[in-house]
Amino acid sequence: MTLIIKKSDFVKSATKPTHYPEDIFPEFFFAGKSNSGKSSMLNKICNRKKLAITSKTPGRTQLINYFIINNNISFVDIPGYGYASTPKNITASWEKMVLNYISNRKFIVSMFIAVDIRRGIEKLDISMINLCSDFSVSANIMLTKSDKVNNNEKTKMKNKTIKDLKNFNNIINIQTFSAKNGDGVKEALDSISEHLPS
Ligand SMILES: Nc1nc2c(ncn2[C@@H]2O[C@H](COP(=O)(O)OP(=O)(O)OP(=O)(O)O)[C@@H](O)[C@H]2O)c(=O)[nH]1
Ligand SMILES: [Mg+2]
Repeated sequence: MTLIIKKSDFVKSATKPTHYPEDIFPEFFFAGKSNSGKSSMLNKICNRKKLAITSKTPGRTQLINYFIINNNISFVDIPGYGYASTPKNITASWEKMVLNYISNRKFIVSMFIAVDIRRGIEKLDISMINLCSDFSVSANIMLTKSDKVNNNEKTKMKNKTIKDLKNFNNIINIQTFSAKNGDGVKEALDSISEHLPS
């Protein structure tokens, strides 16, 4: 069944565990490389323009941002990884923050990992998927900005991604997505529904 999002609210931003909101709702995590389209994807799924802040400048989302959907689901937009000009010590604290976050939350049910369709899967995406695997969290690999490529390239990149991630096929689901034309929105909403308690 397709989830219908009637209400979406920004709750708060957090950097450390004492700032994390109460752990009571099933949680969906939005991860991916900087500038891969995480925040735009979250907005499109919620059918909102400016719920999560998007930007042309990579590294815009620096905090863990919480949203409550339909008063009973959490969406979490986290800072992107792999931004080339991020100093090493910030990258290390990012990894610590995310690992710490994931290991402390009880209700992360699924992860959306944004991967720019023109780039495909890279090393840091694999690290993120490994992390999902370690914590038994399923991952929706979203090949974002699909409006930027033609149908041939779309199919080609989807097949390449399936091949690149064949070792993870029990925990992942691969989808194309566009925040511009709505490609993949229904599939994303369906996937969220599947993970909710009935
Ligand atoms: N054409 C097109 N552009 C997109 C799409 N999704 C995102 N963008 C653009 O890509 C840029 C980055 O988008 P964001 O959603 O801010 O990316 P992010 O992954 O949240 O970035 P950080 O928070 O900085 O890591 C912006 O200029 C968006 O307008 C899409 O589906 N199609
Ligand atoms: Mg963002």
